[in-house]
Amino acid sequence: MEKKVILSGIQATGDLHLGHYIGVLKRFVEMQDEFDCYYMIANLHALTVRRDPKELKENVYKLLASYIAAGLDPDKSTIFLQSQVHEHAELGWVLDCYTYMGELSRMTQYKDKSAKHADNINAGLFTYPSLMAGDILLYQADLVPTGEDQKQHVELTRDLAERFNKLYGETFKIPKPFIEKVGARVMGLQDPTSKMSKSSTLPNDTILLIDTPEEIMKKVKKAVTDSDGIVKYDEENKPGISNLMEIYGIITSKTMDEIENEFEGQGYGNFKVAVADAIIKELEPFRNKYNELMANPSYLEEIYNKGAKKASEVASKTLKDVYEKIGIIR
Ligand code: AQP
Repeated sequence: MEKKVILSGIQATGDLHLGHYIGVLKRFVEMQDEFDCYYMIANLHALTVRRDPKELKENVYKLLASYIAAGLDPDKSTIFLQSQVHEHAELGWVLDCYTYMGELSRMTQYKDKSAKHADNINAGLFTYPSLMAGDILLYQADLVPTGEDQKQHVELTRDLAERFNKLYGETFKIPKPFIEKVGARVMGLQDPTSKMSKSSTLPNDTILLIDTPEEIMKKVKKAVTDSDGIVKYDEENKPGISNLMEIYGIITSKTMDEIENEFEGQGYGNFKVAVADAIIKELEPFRNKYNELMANPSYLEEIYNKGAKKASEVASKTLKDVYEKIGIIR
């Protein structure tokens, strides 16, 4: 039986954090054996916010090193750079022409990001979901593993694929979002009502995967909780503790009930140290491997060049079919 196809990616916009690791990276690794996986380094998407060109290039290496350090195997998965497969930009443009302004203006991420970057609400920020739809549809993906915040974009992708198929006949497979119940939205440590994010301006809000053990311990100890001193899962009334419980639960494979029993009657001090220790232990091999890989850029280049070749073979077939159907001569 043919393996199902997975496509996902992360924007090349800086150091990854625990939200990326728990929300998607760990899952990417788990899926490698069972699925035909395409994991993209989304550097074209990164342009929606003004970036330093040198940093944008460096971020590609950082992200690729993070993929490999987390356990992605370039011999099992196709790991590639979005900008090296020109079909992404081309299909993105085609899909722009099949996406309605009303659909794009309903996207929560667009609303959030345009509020955050009020001085640069560019057209790319608005049409980002059409480019993302192209990323997914080029590979005829069955499943798209993402965090909760990307669900709306995958749903739009489904609508676009259905719309296109209806107009021109079967062209795209209709993908499904693949979102875990726990860990799909890791929250900030200082503001547990907002997702942990690279661009958080609150100090100690975000745990980076390359943070030292001391930094991780400090950040977790400072995490905002509440004053009732009971380790109990209650997202609505105890968002800080519930977030730490989810993080701890995913890393140690313990259920929320088990964690409640483990820390019953102990207050938050012991619990926070246990959470920090678990994160430190989980990330130690990652950090060592990451540093090793970052010292070997030519190995990383080899990986992305090989990935681009494989990705292009699939992407070019889909785009050829699309162009033929809509009457574009190449
Ligand atoms: N906090 C999170 N919890 C769970 N999943 C998360 N993801 C991101 N943050 C969390 C998931 O990671 C994938 C890649 O996301 P991206 O490339 O779109 O990065 P992002 O969401 O832009 O990351 P940030 O940190 O939120 O960046 P800024 O601050 O620049 O907006 C996606 O599947 C996402 O769901």
